[in-house]
Amino acid sequence: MKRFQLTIATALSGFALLLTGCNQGGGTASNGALASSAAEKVYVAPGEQDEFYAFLSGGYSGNLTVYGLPSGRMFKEIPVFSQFPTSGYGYSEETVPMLNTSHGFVPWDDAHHPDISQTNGELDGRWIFINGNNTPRIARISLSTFETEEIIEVPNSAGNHSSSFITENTEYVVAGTRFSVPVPQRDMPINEYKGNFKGALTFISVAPEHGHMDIKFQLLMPGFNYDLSHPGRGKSHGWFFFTTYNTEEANSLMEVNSSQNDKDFIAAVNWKKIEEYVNNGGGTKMPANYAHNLYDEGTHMATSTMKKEVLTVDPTKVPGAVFFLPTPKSPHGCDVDPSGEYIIGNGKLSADLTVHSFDKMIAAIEGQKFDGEAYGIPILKFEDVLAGTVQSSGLGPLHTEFDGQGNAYTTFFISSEVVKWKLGTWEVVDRKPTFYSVGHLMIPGGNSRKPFGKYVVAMNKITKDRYLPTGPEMEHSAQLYDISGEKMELLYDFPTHGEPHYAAGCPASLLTANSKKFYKLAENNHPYVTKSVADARVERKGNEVHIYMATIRSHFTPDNIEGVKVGDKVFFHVTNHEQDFDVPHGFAQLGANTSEILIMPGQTKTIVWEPKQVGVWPFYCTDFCSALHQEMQGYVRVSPA
Ligand code: CUK
Ligand code: CUA
Repeated sequence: MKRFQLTIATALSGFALLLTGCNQGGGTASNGALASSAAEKVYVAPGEQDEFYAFLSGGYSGNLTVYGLPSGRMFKEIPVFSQFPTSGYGYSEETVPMLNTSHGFVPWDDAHHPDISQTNGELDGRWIFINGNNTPRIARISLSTFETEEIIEVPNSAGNHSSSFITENTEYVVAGTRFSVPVPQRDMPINEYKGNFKGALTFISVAPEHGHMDIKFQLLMPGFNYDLSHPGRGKSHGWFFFTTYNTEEANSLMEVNSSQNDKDFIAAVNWKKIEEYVNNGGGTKMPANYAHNLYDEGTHMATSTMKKEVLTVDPTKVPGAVFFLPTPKSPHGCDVDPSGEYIIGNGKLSADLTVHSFDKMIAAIEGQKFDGEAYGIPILKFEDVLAGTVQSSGLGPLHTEFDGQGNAYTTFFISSEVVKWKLGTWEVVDRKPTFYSVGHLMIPGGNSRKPFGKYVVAMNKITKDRYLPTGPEMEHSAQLYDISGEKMELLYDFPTHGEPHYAAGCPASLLTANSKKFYKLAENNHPYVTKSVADARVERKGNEVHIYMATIRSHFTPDNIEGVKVGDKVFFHVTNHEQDFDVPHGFAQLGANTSEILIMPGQTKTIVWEPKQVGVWPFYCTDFCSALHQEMQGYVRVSPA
């Protein structure tokens, strides 16, 4: 994405400006009548609630943000692949293991694609998954607690980009490698890439009871770049589709090298067939180091386990499992319509969209009509699988979503617009400019068999003049369109955090009933819990000092701590004894070089302090919790070693 953005965006930035100039009244809410009708549609009166949740990826912030639609109000930022001082995630002893990897503690990542769990192809609101690109990882977040519960590292992968999309019963969350790499990793000349590097497509099983992830198998594909993916659904359930680029296998992607081929491929993977193959003992176990980090709601603690082995599958050993569909001009997005029949490859270097037919693909496979092979994988004939072409006359198509009423909506990055077109007839029925240079778009449920086609959110890469200036760096900008009518109507702009690449949305009613209110103190199994205020105490073990601290409005117990020495390692294990919804306490210690912690009712959290200076050092509650919040304080006396 980056390379493309830099080269083409700069060359064509004039194009976007041109659009701004000629679109006054073309949907901007800047003129009177339009503004007031749009305002009514996004207005959520004080005390009222939004109709939809939207979960926007935070890109290079490593987080996931939660918004309401249509208001565009942000409700929460969920830390996933990052340290987050607001709650102490990634700082507290309980959560530090979440960010463990085979490369050590990696408290950052580039989070791209959230996807909500499904049952029978419909959103079920249990979990949301998101990928970390840079140090390849997949996270699972509970949609009851809105906390990150699990992170699994993906070995043999790099630039974990065609991730994290799920199959229609959440059997698997699937990850694809953007960069092919030596498998296993080894010291070798980079220019021996071609024919030697591999592209791992990883199928991670999700346990239906609790969502725990486990790598079932890795398909070791030819060394292309695997860009995006989508599961089949309905009739194509059991298949998964991945766009590729650089099928030339150039090790340096100067435009000249990697765009020689007129067509790259969509890889069609029959995962059911491969699942059967591995269930019957197929595949090769290969040494691989990767971390599996799991948060336990009972103990309120995460543990990190280093795994040592992964099951790999050579696609040529499973006949009928993998095929290549030629697709023009470096396709980026790979989207499957709600019926499962149409597979759309957004060729980012072309103006047209290629739509493949699942039925035609199956017929061609059954008729053994192949057009050669690549590394033993059959290539289907373009004409045999083509359902149609959308002649959009836009530039730089990236991503497509669906409204469930037979329409598709595609973003065009270069011509900066959303184009609405009809599935089956391929005719363009509407187009609206975006401000500016849209990447992904999202319709709640748009990635399932049952979209809720009332709104589309466009996530724009460039903000320019949409908000009051904040210096050279602006937040990205999202735009909300009403799509309930024949023509799209731009309703609203709202800023986003980090760089959203994709979002997932669902009706609010799907989540509100199961949203957790508080953790029961009686069920708190943290090893350092203080079950009653009378239990609060200080214990020394060698140079470790464990403070079992209880907190309830408006005291810390204990609040005067003596006997600590320079060179000690002091653990504050703070348990919040409140059992009222929404009454957190915070805790911060002067001199501790970590963050504060925010402890929710019923929870225990721990921070560590290694005092370096003699003195009497205060601590206090960081979250305004009652009229006596300022009275929530205490001292630690630190004596010479
Ligand atoms: S990518 Cu960012 S605009 Cu990671 Cu989904 Cu296409
Ligand atoms: Cu407890 Cu402020």
